Amino acid sequence: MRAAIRRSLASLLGAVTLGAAGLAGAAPAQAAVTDCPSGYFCAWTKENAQGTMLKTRTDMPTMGSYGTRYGSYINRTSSIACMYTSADYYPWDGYWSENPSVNGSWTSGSNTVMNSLKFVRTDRECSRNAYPDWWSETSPKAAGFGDLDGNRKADLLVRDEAGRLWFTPGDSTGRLVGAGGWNGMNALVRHGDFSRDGKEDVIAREASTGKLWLYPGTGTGGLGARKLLGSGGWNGMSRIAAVGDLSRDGRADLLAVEKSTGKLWLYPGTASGGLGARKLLGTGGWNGMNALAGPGDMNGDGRVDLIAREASTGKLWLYPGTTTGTLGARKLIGSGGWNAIETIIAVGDRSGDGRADLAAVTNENYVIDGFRGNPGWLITYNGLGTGGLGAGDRRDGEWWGLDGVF
Ligand SMILES: [Ca+2]
Ligand SMILES: [Ca+2]
Ligand SMILES: [Ca+2]
Repeated sequence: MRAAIRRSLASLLGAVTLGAAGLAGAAPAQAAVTDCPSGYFCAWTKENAQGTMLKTRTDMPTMGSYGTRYGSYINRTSSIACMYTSADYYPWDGYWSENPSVNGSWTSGSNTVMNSLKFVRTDRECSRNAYPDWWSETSPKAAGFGDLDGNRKADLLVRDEAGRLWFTPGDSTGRLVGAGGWNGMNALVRHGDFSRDGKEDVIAREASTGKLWLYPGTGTGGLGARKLLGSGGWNGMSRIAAVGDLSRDGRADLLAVEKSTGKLWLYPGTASGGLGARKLLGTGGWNGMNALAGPGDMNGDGRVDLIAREASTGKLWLYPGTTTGTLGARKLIGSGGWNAIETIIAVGDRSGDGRADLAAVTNENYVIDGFRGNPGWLITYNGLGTGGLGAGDRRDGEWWGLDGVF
């Protein structure tokens, strides 16, 4: 779907940028362009900011008396402007988007048709919801994770490119649960209940401070006031993963790989909802793993496990939790190709058979029909209950233009 619309977009862009060569750029002494006030989108019926000037900062389902042919435009709003060939923001005849102007940059070219205009926060909202379409079946039993609203349907949190957080409950809908600022976090994980109120929580690492924050789940998909979980130094960890109760004391734990040593550490959850003294789980080499996920109990022995992707081979490994709260001998569950995955998501039981599953979003390396370059596809994998995964099921390619799914 994305490829199709991108192609039509490209042809439109071609028309505009071809004529714009040498014209667009930092505003020279073009009095007409500077007629467009800050905070507005302006378009002119002719090239080089000549002709009638349209000036708006609100959506326009039709262009009304301004007509539909434009030769130049500038976006001086703080939003992304979506310009559509058809009226009513109908995207499938073609559209293109214009980011807020940087240093007075503007675009001029041969006449192009615009029948409607809309302002959005993220590029994908020109043609679809800010959040992706997530569907899950109701599980016969509560997984204990992957279910923020406690209805036994695996749900997801999605961060968009504007730093907002969306809750997708598993019925194709989505709801805003974080109004902004989430792009200040450089790690987001969820798996289980850290605050010990029976509701699943989120842990986030703040990029600017290296602090670790606990966002207690409200039990409805939203998150409550955050609490400090780690006062600093967490940027020294290359990866963190919430895995559930690995130490087997009834409390959810956190795993982290130390950048400088490649060691894998367990940070046990405490009775007060904090993290206790860390314990060494892996003596080295864990920097060779470029993704970790806490899938729950994948091999059906009642203990939570760990999934890790090996960077050098693209293999996926399962590290089973043991009776003593450590990790046992690893087992190969993905023989290769996992480097074409951008995000491995521990979803809990998505398929509704009571077994923990896995989901993934592809990156640029993903191949479809022999052709590389297919990011943004959702692939789901049914857990077999033995530790292994069923064949990947390619769902839809609308998971692009996001900034994380967990
Ligand atoms: Ca749910
Ligand atoms: Ca297990
Ligand atoms: Ca399942």
